[in-house]
Amino acid sequence: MSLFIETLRGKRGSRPPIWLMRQAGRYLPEYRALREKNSMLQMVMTPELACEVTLQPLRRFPLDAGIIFADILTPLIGMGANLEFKKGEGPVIDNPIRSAADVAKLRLPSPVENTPYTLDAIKLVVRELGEKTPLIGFSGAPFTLSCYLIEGQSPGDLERTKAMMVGDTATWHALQEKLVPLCVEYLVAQVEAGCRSLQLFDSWLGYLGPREYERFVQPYLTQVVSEVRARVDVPLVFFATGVSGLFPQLSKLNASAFGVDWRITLPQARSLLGRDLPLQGNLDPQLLAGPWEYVERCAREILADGATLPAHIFNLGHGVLPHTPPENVQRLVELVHSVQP
Ligand code: 1CP
Repeated sequence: MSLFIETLRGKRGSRPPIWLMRQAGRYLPEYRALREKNSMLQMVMTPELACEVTLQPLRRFPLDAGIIFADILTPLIGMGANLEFKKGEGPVIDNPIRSAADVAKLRLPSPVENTPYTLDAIKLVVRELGEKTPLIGFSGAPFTLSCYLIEGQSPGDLERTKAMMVGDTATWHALQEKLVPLCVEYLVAQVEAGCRSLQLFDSWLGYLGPREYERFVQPYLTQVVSEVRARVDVPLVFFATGVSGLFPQLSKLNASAFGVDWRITLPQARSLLGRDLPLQGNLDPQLLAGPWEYVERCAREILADGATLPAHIFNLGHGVLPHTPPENVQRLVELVHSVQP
């Protein structure tokens, strides 16, 4: 078994494994070169291109896992969302979900009908990587997907999302009930295509307080995690940002590990969770883009924090930023690899 998978299963290896969220992307010149000739959606929807982009960071750096190149929003296209990635604006959906009728219209195609391109890309990547480097599959969680579907763009302060949640609660619940099977089937299909671990992204969850989380999100998130874990025997990492106030609730999820952002230390996250689980994180991506001397200092502090945990997967607290020097990523991976037990 690989170091990454063993660590996710709670077994501390000779050193922490390392991969980076958004390890494929605009900070790499070879990504930008492909992106000049193709739209983001063309890159995701062409299995050979998605495979190539997934492999780009793995060719440069000896990372301990790959993550399939796709986006949390692409499965929404087959449901009926007109998704586009606009230059400078990020994702835009020009037919957002605002009413019960909009929710009723959402389709629920199987993953093979909905995202055949991602499942084919996974098969291509797994063939290239062989046994040594495991591939991570992923999905957005129902709450974060709802934010994009309802707001129709980067969610901002979640004005319309919260308005629907508390003002048109029946529509909110109907939407969650459609998104749960979408997420479950999509994650299971990625494992069947060859992924050996999963990550569930709930990037916008930190905008909710614990009571709204319990009332409007927890039942559905619990269902996604439990159903996936019952159906496939691979580790699942739950990732969100700004959720220290929700850790006591989140710790009830049957996740294998939790991703931690940079706003708290790993030992603080452990104590808020109140459970001994592997933790993944948590270098501030903005600092990774800065002077190496400070990156090294942070990385050593995080490694020391990680050494106090039952198991630690080194990662950032959020995704790699476009202005990150690739040399910093190179040196970071080398530093983590040089850790002595
Ligand atoms: O080239 C470009 O212009 C596209 C930039 C880009 C990339 C490289 C987007 C648009 N998505 C991706 C790929 C991606 N997205 C991956 C696979 C690549 C890898 O990790 O190596 C993954 C796992 C995601 C996940 C994702 N997309 C999340 C969850 C993680 C997170 O960052 O919080 C979210 C929220 C998205 C939405 C999205 N897609 C793209 C952007 C710029 C955004 C964020 C927009 C916003 O701030 O609301």
